[in-house]
Amino acid sequence: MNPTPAIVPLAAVTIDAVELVRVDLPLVRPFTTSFGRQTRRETLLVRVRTPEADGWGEIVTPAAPVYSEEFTAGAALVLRDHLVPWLLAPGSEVTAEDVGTRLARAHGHRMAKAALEVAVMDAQLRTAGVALADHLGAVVDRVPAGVSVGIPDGGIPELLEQVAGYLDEGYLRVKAKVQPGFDVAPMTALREHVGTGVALQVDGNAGYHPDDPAHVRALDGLDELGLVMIEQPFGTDRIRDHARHAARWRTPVCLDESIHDATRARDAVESGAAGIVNIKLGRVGGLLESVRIRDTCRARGVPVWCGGMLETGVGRAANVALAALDGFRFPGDTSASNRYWAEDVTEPFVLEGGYVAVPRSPGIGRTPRETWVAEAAIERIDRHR
Ligand code: SMG
Ligand code: MG
Repeated sequence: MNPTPAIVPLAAVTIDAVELVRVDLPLVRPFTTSFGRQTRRETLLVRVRTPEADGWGEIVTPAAPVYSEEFTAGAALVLRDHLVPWLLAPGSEVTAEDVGTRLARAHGHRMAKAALEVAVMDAQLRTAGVALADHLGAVVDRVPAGVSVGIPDGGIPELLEQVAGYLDEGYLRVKAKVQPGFDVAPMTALREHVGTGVALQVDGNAGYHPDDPAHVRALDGLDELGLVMIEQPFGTDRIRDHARHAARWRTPVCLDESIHDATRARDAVESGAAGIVNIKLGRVGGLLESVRIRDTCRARGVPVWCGGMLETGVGRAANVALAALDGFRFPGDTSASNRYWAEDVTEPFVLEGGYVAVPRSPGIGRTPRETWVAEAAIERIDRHR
């Protein structure tokens, strides 16, 4: 295990204004999970304006509160009316660490808070001329990329075709979405189609009920398929149910939606509910909490990996830097830009031999194209208002 040096503090920045930039991008193909079908990404980027540099972050909310309580319009409102004024009010100088402290009295809204934290850290790093990956202590220059495959409109034949295409492109593992009624049969067909050599895992997105015998039978069936992990079969608060069933299954259970912070990660790991933890910096309130979750899991011998929320290049840049840290053990949902978008808002991330390069330019290492920003709707919250 590589010892990770403590994160060196960066100089504070003076925020003049915070801007919310609207993203509305069609996905190259629909993405269906147990909570619904998405055909586009409707979200917001946050730009923190400082005299030296602008910092960028992405709010990873979906348009509707279906993955967690958070959704894009709610995030815009809480940022405009509460979080940004709190961040700007107590004094002009802020660090990424201050973001969590100043916003701590707001319950939840972690995705909104995370975007602000990343944007402030990005402004600090650009001012200092340091890359995010270097700041966090990245141990690799490229990260292995997985791909997350939604429940296809065309059923099993389309699933097999999509997965074959992604494997041809070089993706190093396949995560397939499952839901009651679309699980054992399609995953058995997929396993037969790709063979035992392909790293295959499933994600239930909290769609299964631990007390429904048919649901449990289906999950028991998935347990027979040699999967790398079963991600979040049960609801967010069902830690004990995850532990109870994980004890019976040979396939490790990975928790996603359930893990809000390092304390929840500790409880999930120590109770046996999670043998693996999916870290999404938006879900947990930022990069600093992500690193604390990594630390919590690493100290208990539990591997983590970097999840995704269909990010543009802005959010992906931060994810890829995080995925490069020690303790991140599996290919992440860190696919290339073209898996999501005909044209990304930043310089795209590309797949090279199954890997994505970790950005090494100052800050998060990606900036939205000016031509795109000029056309995107912007709301500005100034310091002196
Ligand atoms: O970013 O490639 C991606 C998507 C990864 O499957 C993915 N995310 O539960 O892990 C998950 C889902 C949530 C997506 S909802 C926007
Ligand atoms: Mg998930």
